[in-house]
Amino acid sequence: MQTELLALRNDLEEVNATLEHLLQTKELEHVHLYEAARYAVLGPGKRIRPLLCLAATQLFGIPNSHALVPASALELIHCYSLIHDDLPAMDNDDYRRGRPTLHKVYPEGHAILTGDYLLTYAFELLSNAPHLSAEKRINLVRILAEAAGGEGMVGGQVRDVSSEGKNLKLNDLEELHLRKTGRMFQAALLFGAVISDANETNYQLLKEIGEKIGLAFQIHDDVIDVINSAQKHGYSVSSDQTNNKTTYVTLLGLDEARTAVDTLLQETKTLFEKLPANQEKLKTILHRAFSIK
Ligand code: GRG
Repeated sequence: MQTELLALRNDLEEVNATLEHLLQTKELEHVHLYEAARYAVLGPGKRIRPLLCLAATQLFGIPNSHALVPASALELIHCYSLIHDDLPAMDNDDYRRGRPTLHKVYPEGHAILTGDYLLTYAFELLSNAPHLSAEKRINLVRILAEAAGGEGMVGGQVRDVSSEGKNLKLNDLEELHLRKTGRMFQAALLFGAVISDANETNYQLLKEIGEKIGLAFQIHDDVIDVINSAQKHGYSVSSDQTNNKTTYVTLLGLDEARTAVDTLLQETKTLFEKLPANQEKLKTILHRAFSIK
């Protein structure tokens, strides 16, 4: 575990260095676009999606240099989604990653455009990703577009926004979160499969694992939301409850929601055993992503 932790730290440093390199400020009249992008992306994010992409690529013995740009593209999409999710028209959040949200630092219109820039730039990067054939690049573009678009994250967000005040059933909630959160996790692992030329069996395996991790991550987030608010206020009313949202905790209760996370993680670990190589790195990422914050 100790060795894996060190190796993970090395991956994290490489991801952060790549993001830093890709987001250099351009001394143009609209320099504040690049400054805002740096503020939003280079803050203290956990980089779970890029780390999953690198770990999946490493399963097949492919060096990080082949995966760092695609992994960064995943992070740019994730950061754009956080910027837009925090806006007054959506969650209206004042803080993100322990600092004021982008629209609190820059005018709201500028924050929207910074999200648009990151979204567009992610695809530009994939179209030129180093060490990869044209076929692999186009596959990455397709996977990311599907994961982030109408059938993926944006579609999930639309379902989320339109579900406020409604009582969702467990199935609907699961469908919503598989799109909003799950597809991007799945894309991270599928990136690893494409970059590494994985066979169909391993591709499908990583797809299934990604979906389970994404869903577990969302349920865990609902659980943490309730636990943190209980610690802060002395009683367990989360912001989701205040916003009248159906969550896994409102549907299942806290204990059963936690059990659902554990079950999904256990299923994920069972699937890991079928992967072609040492999966310790993936386990370490999960361990860190799911430790109670
Ligand atoms: C606005 C198009 C659009 C989509 C928004 C924000 C979003 C879609 C999806 C994320 C959904 C979400 C808030 C899930 C809860 C899980 C969560 C806490 C996400 C934040 O991701 P982390 O924990 O954040 O990976 P860091 O800051 O570490 O990158």
